[in-house]
Amino acid sequence: MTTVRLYSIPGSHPAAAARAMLEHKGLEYRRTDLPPVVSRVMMRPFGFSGNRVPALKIDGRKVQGSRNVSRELDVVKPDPPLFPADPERRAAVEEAERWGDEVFQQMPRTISWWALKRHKSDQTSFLEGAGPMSRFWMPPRLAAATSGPILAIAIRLNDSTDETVRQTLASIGPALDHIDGLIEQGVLGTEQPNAADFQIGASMALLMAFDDVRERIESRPAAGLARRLFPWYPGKVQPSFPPEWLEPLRQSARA
Ligand SMILES: N[C@@H](CCC(=O)N[C@@H](CS)C(=O)NCC(=O)O)C(=O)O
Repeated sequence: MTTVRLYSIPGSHPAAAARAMLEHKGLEYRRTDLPPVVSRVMMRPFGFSGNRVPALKIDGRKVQGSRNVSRELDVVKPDPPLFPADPERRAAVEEAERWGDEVFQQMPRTISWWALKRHKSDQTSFLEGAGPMSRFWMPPRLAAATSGPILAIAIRLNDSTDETVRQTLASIGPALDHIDGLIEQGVLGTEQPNAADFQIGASMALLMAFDDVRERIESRPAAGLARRLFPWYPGKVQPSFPPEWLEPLRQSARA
């Protein structure tokens, strides 16, 4: 029997994508939840060469990165497939997955740290069901209250400055237009979810944890991906962003 361990961070969207793909394949796994930022120095002692999650150990083999995970899972358990057999359709899914990873994935990450710094206690909503190591074995509220140093480093690592967050919020509308277009073309959102659905749906699910973002995007077809594939996604953060920063999002939702 295949033995799988997933290394994750609570609220991490690529790690949630890996989790959802494992569950979609019906593969049993155990999960190790790590604290954000500190996870970077923990991955090597756990035997990985890179410092990010998601990371998997499958029968002792190490796989890191959400796009490596999707490919590895199709080798380990080909059915149900995460990539279409038809070469043209596969290329479209691979391109959507690449865009989801290289372009879209950073958007929710950038805005998250900015909002969580302002509403530290809302971090507890991401800790529901997470392993105790991810909060340094502290009760969730204490972990959130003492998270200042982690937040400061995360903000620096992700360049979550006022200017970057404002620009990121402005770029979410066009990104959702792109996703809705992919749904219309049948690259995403078909009956059989593919690797790009999981990659992009996880980023949508994290975006929807932010109350003032969610209310502006929840009627978009893109939001349906998150609701369908990630009904368990944790996190709820109270309205955080200045209304004028959200204006482009409102305009794009109306367009
Ligand atoms: N594009 C990579 C990104 C992985 C990544 O950056 N993961 C984040 C969590 S969302 C991480 O490990 N962050 C460590 C930290 O700095 O806290 C993937 O999809 O695998």
